[in-house]
Amino acid sequence: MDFKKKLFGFGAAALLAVGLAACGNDDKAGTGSSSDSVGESLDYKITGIDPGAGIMEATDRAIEDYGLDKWEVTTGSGATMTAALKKAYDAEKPIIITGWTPHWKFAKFDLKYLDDPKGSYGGEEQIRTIARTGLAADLPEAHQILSNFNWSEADMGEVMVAIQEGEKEEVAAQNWIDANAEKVAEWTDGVDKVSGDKINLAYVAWDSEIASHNVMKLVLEEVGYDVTLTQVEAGPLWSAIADGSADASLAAWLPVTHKTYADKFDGQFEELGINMEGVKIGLVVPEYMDIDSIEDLKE
Ligand code: PBE
Repeated sequence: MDFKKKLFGFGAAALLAVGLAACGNDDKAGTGSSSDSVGESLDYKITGIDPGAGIMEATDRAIEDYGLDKWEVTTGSGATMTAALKKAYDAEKPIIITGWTPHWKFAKFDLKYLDDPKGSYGGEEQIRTIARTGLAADLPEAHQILSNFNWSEADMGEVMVAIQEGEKEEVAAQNWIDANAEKVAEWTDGVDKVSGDKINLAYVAWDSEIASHNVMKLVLEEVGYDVTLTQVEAGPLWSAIADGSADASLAAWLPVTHKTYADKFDGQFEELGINMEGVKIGLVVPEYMDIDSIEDLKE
């Protein structure tokens, strides 16, 4: 392009650019008209999140499975990932993120999952609730509520989007509870009130988990618990449940994403059930990028 610009002069180059854009083939933003340009324009970097997240392990697996030798995944957090996504998206630049559903990013941006024909990311799974092994005996009412807890992607989405739009976490959670009293009543149905028993819920600062744990905190407070939310990384979360220093978490993505943790702590935690069906992780890109499959990242 640079060479052509010099050759044709500005006017011709501008016309050519318009023509290419009209063909949907304009790669000035490096949106990837070939796999080569995607890799080069991104310096072979996939935008990752916190190193303990299961999706980071799955991405290492994908790099291996698809032979993406040149590629690496950067580390950061859920927040740095969404900031990078917004910046790239606003400039219509290429970006590949480690993404998951449910997440508000799909409501705010036009995004797509890259196909994963080798199944490195495992397909649809569930979010499950886990607890320390002694919870049923020590805090039976909380154990019951946590076991009953389940909601939909749309429910979680309402809380997540409200928080993303600037609402305080507790306020977004309370508003959802107020608007969904019947659903909440199912979780607390037949459960006796308690008076100030302490309970500690562990979570990671992923937007999906910020939403669920803030809702559960208010639900447990409503029946009389003194609730602490402890924000940790994924590894410390699983070991805290296993050693009993945290009581429960709503953040176990299984059977694939957190398999390594579930295997490592096998027998040292209790599974209280599924709190959401049909969740998913994978590599996510803006719709405007020309690639559709992880295989397209191969050289
Ligand atoms: N996530 C969100 C987590 C589970 C929930 C997909 C970032 C992970 O990869 O471990």
